Amino acid sequence: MSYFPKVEKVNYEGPTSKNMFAFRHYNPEEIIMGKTMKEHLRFAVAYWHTMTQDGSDPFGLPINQRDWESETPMETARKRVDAFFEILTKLGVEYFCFHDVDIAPEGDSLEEFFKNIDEITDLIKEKMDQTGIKLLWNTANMFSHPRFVNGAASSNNAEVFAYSAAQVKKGLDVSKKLGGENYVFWGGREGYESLLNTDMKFEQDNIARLFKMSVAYAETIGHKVQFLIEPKPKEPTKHQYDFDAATTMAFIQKYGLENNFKLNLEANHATLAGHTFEHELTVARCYDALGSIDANQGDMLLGWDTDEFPTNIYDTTLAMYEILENGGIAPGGINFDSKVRRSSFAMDDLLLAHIAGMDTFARGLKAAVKLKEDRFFDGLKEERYRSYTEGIGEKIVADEENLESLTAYALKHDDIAMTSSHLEYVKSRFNDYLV
Ligand code: XUL
Ligand code: CO
Repeated sequence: MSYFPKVEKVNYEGPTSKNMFAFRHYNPEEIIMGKTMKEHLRFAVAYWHTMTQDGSDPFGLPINQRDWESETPMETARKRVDAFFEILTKLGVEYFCFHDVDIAPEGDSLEEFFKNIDEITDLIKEKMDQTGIKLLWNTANMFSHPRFVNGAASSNNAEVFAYSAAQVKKGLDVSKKLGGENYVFWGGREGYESLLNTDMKFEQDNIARLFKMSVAYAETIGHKVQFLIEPKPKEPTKHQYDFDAATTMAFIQKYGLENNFKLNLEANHATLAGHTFEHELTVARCYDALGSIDANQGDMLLGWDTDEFPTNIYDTTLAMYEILENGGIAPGGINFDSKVRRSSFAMDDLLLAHIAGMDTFARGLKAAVKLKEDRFFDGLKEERYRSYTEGIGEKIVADEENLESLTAYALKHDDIAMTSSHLEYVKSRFNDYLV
């Protein structure tokens, strides 16, 4: 049985194609800078937005038409596996990501939950073996159930810490079973509502404890996996501990986790933190910690996490430029942590939305490659920092100067020549690469 009978396979048909179910820019096998586009982009589909969203919002009932909804939660879960792999295969996407609760119902006990996970991951493994599709990352949902009202590892209730540890252990067992390349911690409700009753240091120490236990367990089972932390400034808590890339790096370094942890950066989380996405990617690169990305976009007129499919070429170009500068994103990837709008409730919209996102990233990649080949940013920066390649600047960066020697120098050279950045001209030239 097919869930998307109208579409055999989404193929590249070029920019003039009028076929809704075709790529106009993403040409998976096209070689760019020595790699195929699909190797550059390493796209992944997110189980949660694609398979489990019902389209409801605080004002509206479920709306999404999903042909896999069945009599029992387990029957729905089984059908979702078929439909999910049909989507991945038809799109030609080679990776996927999921939370434990996305794939299997929790049932009435933790034991039942684990049993359900075992059954569904057997089905997923079969599909992976048949198709060659791989697991980019999985994670544990430790924020939806009422027990996590005050967080998971940061909860005031030690029973909740223990429960969370069990979920992470299972997540790592599943990661090993399915050959997961990364394992993600997004800090769900690891944050606070009020400092009046919160011991921030104690809660952060406990989060680090869970992370260290996880590294130790992955070693115990001989599973080499890249751990990733996904920063977000707010939602669901007022203040999330992993606020942004810089805050999360301070945490990683404070607790000595840098050998095992990198960052999974999400575009909409960046803008919620008051940053651009490229700011977050650049911060991660400064720490050699750019692990993977969650592709989506927010709405600048709304102050919350709308998780829209990325359609802004300006942003994907700058993101892809950072990824090229990083020497690629592997073993991470570009995971569409994106959901269709409420008005896009049809089954086919799941394909159309991913096609839009993939084409937008493909255009970003092509523009970024041209920027790199032209040395657009390199040239600008070389010119801008030229004073450090000669004279006193060269000595400063060679660490040959001190406050006394520089004071002596400044007293003799206090008539400083100023140069304009011509920033509007720079932005206008940058626009030439987008079209
Ligand atoms: C929430 C979010 C999560 C993580 C995985 O904003 O981005 O879906 O990506 O838990
Ligand atoms: Co995310």
